[in-house]
Amino acid sequence: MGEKTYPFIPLAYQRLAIDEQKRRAREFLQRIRTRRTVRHFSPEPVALELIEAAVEAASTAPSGANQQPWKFVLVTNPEVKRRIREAAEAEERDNYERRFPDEWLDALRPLGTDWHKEFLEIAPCLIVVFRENWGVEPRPDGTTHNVKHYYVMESVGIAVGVLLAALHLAGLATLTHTPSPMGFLNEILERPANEKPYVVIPVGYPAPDAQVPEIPRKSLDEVMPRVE
Ligand code: IYR
Repeated sequence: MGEKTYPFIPLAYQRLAIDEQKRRAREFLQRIRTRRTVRHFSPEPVALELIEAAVEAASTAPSGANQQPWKFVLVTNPEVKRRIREAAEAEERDNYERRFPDEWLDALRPLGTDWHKEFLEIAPCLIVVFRENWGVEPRPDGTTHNVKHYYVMESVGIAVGVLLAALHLAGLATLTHTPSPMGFLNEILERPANEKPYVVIPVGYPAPDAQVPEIPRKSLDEVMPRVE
């Protein structure tokens, strides 16, 4: 991507009748309300087309200077999933048994999480999201140069939000998993130094006996103070 300005074209926009706007707003709310973070997956495979459509949807997200500073690495290879599980469990075991301060353990206790991460092997696919802190662009002479990226965290966060919504609407279960530290993902997935792991998203169908904690959600009044 160079520095030339893009041509400007008319916005493709269809104004909807207000009733139709309200119907769509309600419909999306009803559907997205049922999204839950799932930790118990079925090994049943997922149609690749569902993942591809959701990742393509995610990559329409707005980003700083339209730099699209993301990679969504799709892992379905059982041996690679096994290696990711082993490395994640080694880090998480250290976290839960030594590194997490009591305050953090207290915050996690209601969710019942621990260092066991079998979902990394059981889920049929993992989407490992990387953020690109800088881009590597080719020069005409065959060399490359680095291009600074802007608002990387914000951009990738928005894209992951779209991804989770898209996967949910396609009838799939997801988990936003953040093993820490995540450097092992660069090694196992052979990603270059300009890419940093952002989140691991196991995707699949929930196990038939999957359970989730009955967590509350803040009310609209709590999350939307109004200045009128
Ligand atoms: N990454 C760890 C710990 C963890 C941290 C938070 I904050 C959570 O909301 C859930 C888990 C793990 O995956 O267990």
